[in-house]
Amino acid sequence: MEFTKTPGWLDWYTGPSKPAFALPPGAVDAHCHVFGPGAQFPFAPERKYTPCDASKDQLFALRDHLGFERNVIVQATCHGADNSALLDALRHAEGKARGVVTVKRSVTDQQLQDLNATGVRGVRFNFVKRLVDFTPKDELMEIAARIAPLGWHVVIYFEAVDLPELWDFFTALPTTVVVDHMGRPDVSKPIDGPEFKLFLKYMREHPNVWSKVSCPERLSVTGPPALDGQRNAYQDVVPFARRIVETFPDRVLWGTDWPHPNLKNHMPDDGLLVDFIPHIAVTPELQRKLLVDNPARLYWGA
Ligand code: 0GY
Repeated sequence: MEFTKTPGWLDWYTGPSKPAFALPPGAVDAHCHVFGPGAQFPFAPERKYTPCDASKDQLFALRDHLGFERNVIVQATCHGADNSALLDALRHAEGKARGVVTVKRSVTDQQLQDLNATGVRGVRFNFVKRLVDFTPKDELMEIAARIAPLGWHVVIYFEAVDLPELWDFFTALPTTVVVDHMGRPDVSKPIDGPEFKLFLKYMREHPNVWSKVSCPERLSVTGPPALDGQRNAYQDVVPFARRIVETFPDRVLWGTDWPHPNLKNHMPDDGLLVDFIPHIAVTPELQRKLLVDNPARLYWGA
């Protein structure tokens, strides 16, 4: 099938720089996607956007170029609940990838077992209104209860302003819960303001809640540096991510978010994104927990 990319959306960056920051041995890119290729793995009819292709081989090449050892591939909404592209990537990753899928209530126990055997360790619930149609919470809670015995977790994606409304549901989830991109704080607001305080309270009061301290390029208002050789991009995001890393060092993950869906202003250089890490995890110990120990525990049971 032929697909036409949503107009105005940027393609992923083909010539990423080599990061100056040397990733520790065993580092995991714990948030990335594969898109199609559409001709082989068609995008879902209910999708809100059509991306450009981003294949498993391109993802694995990026992994090696940046110095990561493993990936966690997360189902993107453009593939709906058809996880074929992701599962194909897991099958060809030689044990170096785990997956987080999207499933419907109709998924059978046998299918869940098969997904587990292929390397899936979680399901994703998406509440970002521009990306998905509403799914009733009782359906999601039923899915969460069914995946809990497998030792899987739930990944949630939402905007900071929606946390109060989602609070009761989120705090009732029976599994480990991993929040994408710090719950998308508005970094132009004060770090000690009510919105981010509520997110910190969510993590503090619920030891089952983890956060990906990822996607500075989506959250930043100041943006990337000018092309002047500086490698200090996205500085306005630093205090937010650093606060989470230092307060909850054993419950944080990091990922590139390659191939960066839905970006219109600028496409990040993934090498530069890796160089963001030492700004938010400032000691070797924090870096090791963020990049190695925490993902190894959550996804490889190590
Ligand atoms: C991300 C962020 C986005 C998209 C998706 O599944 C998706 O389509 O997650 C976004 O547009 O903010 O984590 O990839």
